[in-house]
Amino acid sequence: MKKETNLCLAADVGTAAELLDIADKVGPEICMLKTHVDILPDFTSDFGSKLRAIADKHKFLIFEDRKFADIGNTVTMQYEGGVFKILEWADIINAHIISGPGIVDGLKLKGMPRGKGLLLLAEMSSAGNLATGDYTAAAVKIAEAHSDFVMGFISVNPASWKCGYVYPSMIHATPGVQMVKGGDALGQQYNTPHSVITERGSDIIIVGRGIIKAENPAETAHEYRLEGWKAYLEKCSQ
Ligand code: 5IU
Repeated sequence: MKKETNLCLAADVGTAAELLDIADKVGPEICMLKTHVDILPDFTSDFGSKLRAIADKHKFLIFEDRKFADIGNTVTMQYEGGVFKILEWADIINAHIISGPGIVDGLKLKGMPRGKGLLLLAEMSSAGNLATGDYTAAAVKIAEAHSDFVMGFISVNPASWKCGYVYPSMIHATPGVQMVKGGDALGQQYNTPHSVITERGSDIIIVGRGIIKAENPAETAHEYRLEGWKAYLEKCSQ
């Protein structure tokens, strides 16, 4: 095994310059780096190639957390076009299923020929969100029908799903992770790496402020990496 990590960094920093800097520093610890490209005031058209070079150097995937939500035809244009040209540089994107399976068809049309992957939002980490029960089950159904392009889910507690957890070929990536259970002032809810991986049955921990607000993000990322990987090995041996 080349890189023993199931840590994804949610790089919600203030500028593209900071993002590229933290990507290079934390890169050795992560399997994936999650971006919100529309929060970067200094975004320029070479952002994608610069981030790609860092991703290739440290061997991690780039996940743009765009949360596409429109009809199939519109998302093809949002994925490929505009200022950000996400299709050019992101390995992985995600989508809501609120608009129905046509959104997956649209994204697949552009992404599949280029070897990209899609995560469906089956659950969310924020308090009071509506992605529960039948909605989660519908996400699983759509994923099954498009398993050539859908690589997995954003999930919070896949171990509790009646059906979803029995599809081991799908990756579960979970946001809302910090070393201590808790939340923020705006509805975010945190669980620990150990709980997310072993009890809740996820594969990848997505950590933002737990790392980027730390005094030494690289060191802190290393700690999350160890916690996440230890829990992953524990889950695999269960
Ligand atoms: N994120 C969530 N919850 C979700 C989804 C995405 O927190 O259900 I879908 C994103 C938002 C942010 C990151 O970019 O994951 C979590 O950041 P913090 O670890 O700083 O809360």
